[in-house]
Amino acid sequence: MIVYFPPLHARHAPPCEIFRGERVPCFETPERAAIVHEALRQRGHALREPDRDSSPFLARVHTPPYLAFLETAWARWLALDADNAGRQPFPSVWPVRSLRSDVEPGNFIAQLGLYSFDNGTPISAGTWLAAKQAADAAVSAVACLGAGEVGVFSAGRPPGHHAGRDFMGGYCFLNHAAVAAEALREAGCRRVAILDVDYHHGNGTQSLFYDRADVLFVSIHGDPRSEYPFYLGHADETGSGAGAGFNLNLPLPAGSSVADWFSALDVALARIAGFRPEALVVSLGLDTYAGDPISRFALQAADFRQLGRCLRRQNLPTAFILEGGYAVAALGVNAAGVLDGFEESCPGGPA
Ligand code: OKP
Ligand code: ZN
Repeated sequence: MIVYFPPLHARHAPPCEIFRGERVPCFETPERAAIVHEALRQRGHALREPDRDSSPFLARVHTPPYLAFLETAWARWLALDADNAGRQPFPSVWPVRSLRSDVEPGNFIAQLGLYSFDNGTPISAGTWLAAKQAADAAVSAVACLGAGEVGVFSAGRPPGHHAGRDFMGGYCFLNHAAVAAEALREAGCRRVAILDVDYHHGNGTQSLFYDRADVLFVSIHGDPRSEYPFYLGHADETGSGAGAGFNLNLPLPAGSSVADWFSALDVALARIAGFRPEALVVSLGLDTYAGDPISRFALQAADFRQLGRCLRRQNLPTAFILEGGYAVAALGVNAAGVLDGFEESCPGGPA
């Protein structure tokens, strides 16, 4: 399979995040991508650097002030204090409910609160470069589908599915799956389905397409009553306006079995087939793995291969976009498993 690997991912390397009130090393690290790339390279997949500019699609997905904030954030942080190079900017105030989010404050930390929904999305010097090149990889991948490839993988980081029109969160800054969907629409696909299999609900992606009937969003994830991102991802969120009926959430309790997960996948794939999409974007989180340190599903390596087979049987041009997955040592095998399962299966064939 053609794999787009954006080398600038390594420039996004914040040292720590806050977890249970303590400073801990980031879960979302450059090693994650490195191990995926190495595993895919060893198996003979064709690794390429991004060859498209995502800017026109980023402008459709995100607001101009948010993009401007992200692109200049690190320089503005440094401008506050020369010693900030060794520190992490950290939001401290958020405009919830009765507070106004329609006036951008001049204060940098206040802007950080305006443009984020959690305190777990650290920015480092190369964050913009990394996120932008991951978006470029997503657009490059989609271009391959237009050129006749059946499956293609965009293996960038940081992930993207929690990022919304004007906010970051959950380690995500730019929504690469949404960018891929927009690029597919632009390329002439009338209906695009997004299947999000990350353990965490893709709140950003859902919110971006919630009122649209041309992009179906389907997600299988840990129930937000107990799992991050907590405030979106319930089963009763089915879309609004023209998008009514074009959003499907399949939350499962933390600790659900592999059998229950694949039953939810059946439901997801049936809905997608009923939508008759012309292309499929898969937000491929690998944190459904049993060994994931921050998630509570139970998939094993062989199950990722099975996921790949199930997806190939949909007979759709499919763009895989890497999202989460924090059991670093297993990420390569699990990512490769999805691609291998996809390539060894046949459209419409047996599982
Ligand atoms: C991103 B993706 C808080 C730790 C919790 C949230 C998890 C983000 C998951 N400091 N972080 O969907 O894999
Ligand atoms: Zn996740």
